Amino acid sequence: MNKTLVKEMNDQINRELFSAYLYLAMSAYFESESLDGFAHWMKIQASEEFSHAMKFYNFIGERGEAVELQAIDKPDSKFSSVQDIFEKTLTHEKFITKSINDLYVMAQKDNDNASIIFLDWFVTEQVEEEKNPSDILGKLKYIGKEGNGILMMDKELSARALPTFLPSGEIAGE
Ligand code: OFO
Repeated sequence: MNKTLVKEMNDQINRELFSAYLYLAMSAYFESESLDGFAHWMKIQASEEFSHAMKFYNFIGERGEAVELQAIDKPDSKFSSVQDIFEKTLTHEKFITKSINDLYVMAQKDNDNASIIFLDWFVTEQVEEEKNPSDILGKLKYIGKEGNGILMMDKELSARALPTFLPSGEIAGE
């Protein structure tokens, strides 16, 4: 594989693990605010990010390249509101989408079809990764800071199904 692409994929492991850290920090904030449904939703989001990192980890190894783990930055832990968190989530996911697109272009330039096919999954996934916080922000606009609405949404988000992630990064049963 192209060495720059391997390096960038290793960096992507770090970005995905940072995403998991960031969403765990957000989950902890929600717990401190007694919003257990939002906290549950963010914990699942964090697990998903770990599974994204594992997909890169496994792919790099399967291609006979070296995985190089790096230190994970400390995430922000100060948030001002539910809205603030989902705005930061959307901004972060847009950043991740850009990094996936950059990897895609690199793989295309190198005619690395195996990497292109691997990255296809992430290109599709990022559509959902941006849609989720964007949909929640859309609903929050109607609710504002109104307590009842936030509590109703908290109940709604508590129903997010808990997937079982396999070490491959895949979800059991899919
Ligand atoms: Fe891994 O997609 Fe979100 O960050």
